[in-house]
Amino acid sequence: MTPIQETILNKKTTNTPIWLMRQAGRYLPEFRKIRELNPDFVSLCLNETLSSEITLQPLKRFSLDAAIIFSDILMVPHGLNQKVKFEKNFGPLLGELNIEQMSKIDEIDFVQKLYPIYKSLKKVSENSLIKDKNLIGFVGAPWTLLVYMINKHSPKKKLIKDFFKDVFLINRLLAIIEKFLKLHITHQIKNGATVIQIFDSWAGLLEEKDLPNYVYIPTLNLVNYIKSLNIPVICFPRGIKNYKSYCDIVKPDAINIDYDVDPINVYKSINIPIQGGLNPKVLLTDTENLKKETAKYLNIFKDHPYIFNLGHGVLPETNPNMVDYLVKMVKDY
Ligand code: 1CP
Repeated sequence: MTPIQETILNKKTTNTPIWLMRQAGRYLPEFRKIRELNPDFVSLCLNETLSSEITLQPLKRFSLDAAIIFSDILMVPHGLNQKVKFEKNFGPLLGELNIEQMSKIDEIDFVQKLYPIYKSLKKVSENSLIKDKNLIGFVGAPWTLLVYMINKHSPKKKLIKDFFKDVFLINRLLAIIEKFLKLHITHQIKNGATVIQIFDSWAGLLEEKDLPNYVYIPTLNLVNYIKSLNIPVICFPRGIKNYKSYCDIVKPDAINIDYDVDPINVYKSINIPIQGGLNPKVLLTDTENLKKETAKYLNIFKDHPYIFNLGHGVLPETNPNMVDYLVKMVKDY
C-alpha cells in the first residue's frame, strides 16, 4: 500500500504523507518554460506528452507522495462543447451555453475529445517516478462546474444576479454534468488514477439552505459512484461553514480543509481522515514562520489520519525552495 492509502484506508497516523494542490504550476520555472511556448492552456492540457511531463515535474524536485494529473476542472465543459478560454491576468472565460445541443452529446464524442488526458494519465502511471506513490485524478464538483458554465467566468466573490432564475435549466444541466463527470472519472481510473479528488471551489458561495440541492446530493452521487469502483475519494468543499455536516452527509474517504477552518475544531469534530489546511501564503513568508505553521498542523493531527497539503493551491509567486523546505520538514517530522 502507498503512504496515502495507508492513511486513508488503514487510518495510519505515522509518516504523514504530503502532496500539494497546484504542485505543478507557475511557481516552477520548468513549468513556466513550457507554458510560454504553449499560450493556449486548453491545448496544453490536451497535449499528452507535455501534460504528463508537467505532472511529473514536482516529483523530480521534491519527495512528494502523489502526482496530480495536469489538467483542469474546466476540461469537462470543453468536452461538452462549451468554449473555454484562459485569458492572461483574467482567468477562465466560457462561451455560450446551448443546453439543447449539450443534452444530445454522445458519450463517445466526449471521451474522444478528452482522450489525451487519459493517455497522459496512462503515461504517468507507467513512469518509474510514480512507483509506490499515488496518481490523483480529479473533477470539479457539479456545483462548481455549474457556476462556471452559467456564470461564464470566475465568480470571485459573488454570482451573477440572475444565476438561479432558470431552475429548469439548472436541473437539466446538473443531470448532464453528473453523467459526464462519472464518465470522466471512469476513464481517469481506467488509465491509472488511484485516488480521485473532487474540487468544490465555490461551495462557499451558497447559503446553508441551498447546500442539499446543489452540493450534498450531487456530490454524494459521485462519491458513491467512486466508492463503487473501489477507489478512495477526497472532497474539498472550499469555504463552507460546516465541514462536519458535509462529512456526515457526503461521507468521503477523506476531507480537505481550507485555510479559514480552525484545525482544532475539525480535529475534535470530524473522525474521517483529514487533508490540508495550511495557508498557501505561509509559503511566501520565511522558513521560521513556515516551520511554526507547519508544526501547528502536524501537532494538532499527530494522532489523527492526516495527509499534509495546503488550504488552497500553491501561489505562482512561491519560491520552490520554500516548497522543498516544507516537504523535507514533513518527511523528517
Ligand atoms: O499558467 C496558467 O496561467 C494556468 C494556471 C492553471 C493551472 C496550473 C489553471 C488555470 N489550471 C491549472 C491546473 C489545475 N487546475 C490543476 C492541475 C494539477 C495541480 O494541482 O497541480 C488542478 C487540480 C486544477 C483545478 C481547478 N481549476 C480548480 C479547483 C481548485 C482551485 O484552484 O480552487 C479550479 C477552480 C480551476 C479553474 C481554474 N483554472 C485555472 C485558473 C486560474 C482557475 C481558477 C480561476 C478562478 O479564480 O475562478
